[in-house]
Amino acid sequence: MAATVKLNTGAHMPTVGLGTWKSAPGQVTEAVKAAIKAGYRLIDGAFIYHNEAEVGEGVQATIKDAVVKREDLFIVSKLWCTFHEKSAVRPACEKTLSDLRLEYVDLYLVHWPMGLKPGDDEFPLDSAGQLISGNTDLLKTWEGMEELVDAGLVKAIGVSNFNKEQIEAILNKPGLKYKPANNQVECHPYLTQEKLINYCHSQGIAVTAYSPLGSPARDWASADDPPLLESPILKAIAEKYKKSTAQVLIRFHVQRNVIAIPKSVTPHRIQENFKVFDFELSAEEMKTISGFNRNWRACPMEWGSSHKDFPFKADF
Ligand code: NAP
Ligand code: SBI
Repeated sequence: MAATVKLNTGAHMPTVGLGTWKSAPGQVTEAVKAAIKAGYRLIDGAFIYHNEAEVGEGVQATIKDAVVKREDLFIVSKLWCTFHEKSAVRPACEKTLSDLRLEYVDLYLVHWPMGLKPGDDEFPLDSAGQLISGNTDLLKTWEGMEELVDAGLVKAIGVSNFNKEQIEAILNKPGLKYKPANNQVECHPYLTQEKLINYCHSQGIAVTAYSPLGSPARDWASADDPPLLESPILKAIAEKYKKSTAQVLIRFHVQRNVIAIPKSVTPHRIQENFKVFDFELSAEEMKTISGFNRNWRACPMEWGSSHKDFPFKADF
């Protein structure tokens, strides 16, 4: 099974990468170094993770030590929602590049379709606990993203947490210059995203699965949530291949031509999560795992549910 997916830009994106949300600044440099030494070439980050300088430190150290060349890495970052105004897109990207100490990122994503009130508050909330919208139009934000490609600051642009209708709006934009190369969405056996993946692939848009292990460390986890890593069926499949449940969860995406970005700051887990290219789940096992779907989200972003561009009310 391919270790890369070809994007509509012609670039090759690795199918397994390292996630960095909630990776503590004091731990993420070593995590990035361990990942690259273990063979990872894709690192997924974002401005909102507040650790891009430390991610950059890990990237720079491995380049300096000649473990990899810059051109062999695939670095992803994301535009936060308070920077959706067209004029704010380039400064936001430049801040990320300066923190990472890079001249370009390989992929820059609109993190959420919801534009928020610009300002220092990254999660501006009203008295009802709902996110306060900005006055932006996604198609204008997209024009700002396209300018980053032309300026050479990013190799490819894409979206994250966009539903079909929101992707269609971009694809149908008059004067569209660059199609999104990637849609990064939550995906795992409890949220298999079959329709959205089929739609994206039909449009030449690659899909990245975030929270591939079910995001067990999320702050808002409740005791009733289904613990994906504890599933006895997944455990049994893992035992058959002498693999871990996490490896089965990651392999599930690779076999669907979906990119997976498990997060870890634990060296042995970082190594384990990359060892998914030496076994193959049977068609029946893939079907069994797909059958777990219950449209359950680890990251429902409920604070955004009254925003005009909240993505999760649509079927897909
Ligand atoms: P995840 O990757 O599903 O799970 C990460 C958690 O699993 C961490 O607590 C990690 O612990 C643990 N873990 C990692 N490998 C393991 C293994 N082999 N066995 C047991 N536990 C293991 O969760 P996520 O961070 O939500 O998602 C992954 C990445 O997707 C993020 O880091 C971020 O880059 C991206 N993401 C993007 C969005 C978006 O809106 N675009 C939203 C959410 C996530 P340790 O670190 O302690 O080892
Ligand atoms: C944050 F920095 C804070 C909250 C939060 O909740 C939703 C999921 C998310 C996100 O938007 N991207 C992530 O990787 N995690 C997040 C990030």
